[in-house]
Amino acid sequence: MCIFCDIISKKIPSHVVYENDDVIAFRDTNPKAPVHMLIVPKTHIPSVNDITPNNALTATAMFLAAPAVARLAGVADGYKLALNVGRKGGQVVDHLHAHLLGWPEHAEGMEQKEVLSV
Ligand code: DGP
Repeated sequence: MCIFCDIISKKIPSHVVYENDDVIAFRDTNPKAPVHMLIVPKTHIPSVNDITPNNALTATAMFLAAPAVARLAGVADGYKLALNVGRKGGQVVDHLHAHLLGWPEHAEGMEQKEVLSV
């Protein structure tokens, strides 16, 4: 049972901002920045530690999608990508994903310097 697989299959609703054949991007429910999206490969890979030559293209799809997600979120001029790996690395959901964090001009709320971990 994987919560992100359920979001991918639309069993669990989410605020989807971008989707293609390989990845889906949706708003994080616990945002650490004014813009906080999760970019998630549609194939279940538990973490960065499980990327192999056989699934590397699926993992790369996260990075290929990042500029489009950032553009749609209004932060194309600069954003942070973060990947937590393992419990000690802050990973809670065991389905590979990248956090895309952005601070659009005039956005109120969390400052970039306050984000020590996501
Ligand atoms: P990580 O700690 O790197 O595994 O990040 C998991 C993120 O997933 C965390 O910031 C909160 C988010 N999250 C957990 N459950 C849900 C959910 O059901 N919907 C959405 N949109 N985000 C979720």
